[in-house]
Amino acid sequence: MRSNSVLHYFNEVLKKHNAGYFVLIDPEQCEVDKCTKLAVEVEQAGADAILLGGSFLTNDLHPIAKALKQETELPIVLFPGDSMHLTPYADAILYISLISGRNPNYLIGEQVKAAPWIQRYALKPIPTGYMLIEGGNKTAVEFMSGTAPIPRDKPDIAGPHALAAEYLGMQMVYLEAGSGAAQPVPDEMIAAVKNQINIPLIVGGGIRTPKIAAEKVKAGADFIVTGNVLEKNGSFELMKDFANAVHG
Ligand code: 1GP
Repeated sequence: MRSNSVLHYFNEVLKKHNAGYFVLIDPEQCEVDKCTKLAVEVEQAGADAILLGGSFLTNDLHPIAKALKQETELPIVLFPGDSMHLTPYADAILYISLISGRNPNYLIGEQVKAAPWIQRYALKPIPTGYMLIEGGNKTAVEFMSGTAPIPRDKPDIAGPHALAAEYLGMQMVYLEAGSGAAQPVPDEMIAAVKNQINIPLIVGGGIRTPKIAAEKVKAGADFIVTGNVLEKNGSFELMKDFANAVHG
């Protein structure tokens, strides 16, 4: 499945369920066997796709991605922290530009370094406007990117960022409180951003219960991402509850 068909698949998920559920697997948090076991459970629990990536990576991405591809039918979508986090063993890549920041390296620098590799690996990218929102603690993405998040009580600032992403031709917007955020993106901000755009809205960071996931969907999120909660206290039942809560 390549990115065009992955985008098509995402739209089909939205038509079927109204909202979709992505599980983030951070290759830094698990070796091949553990990541693969998690991915198989994620699929059985009814999630719609696996995001693979993180802010910081020292593990070898290739064998993990390859094993995930072999063991599951779900789309494997790269969610890279920088231009080194690439592998041909994926279906698509969120080609993210950190549009809430003013660090040129994460707006365009890493994208330029990644482009020849994306071409070589025949990974057609999904252009995504990535917005970091203050989540009540300092997260890895904030530190690694050297960018300030948008204050969580400023939906009026977030909205025009998302609109700019759509005007620039991006195909998705990702509202990110940061992995392990103390607080997820506020409902008011999700609603304000959703109100501005016609492209799908991904929301993640600090979502720890199915109830909160459902609230974020109600506020306007098209896709919900969870990572930490399954890696740390995950159970198959919890995964199913998340999938059901997001799918309504
Ligand atoms: C991080 O939004 C994702 O990019 C997931 O965050 O690990 O806090 O669920 P959590």
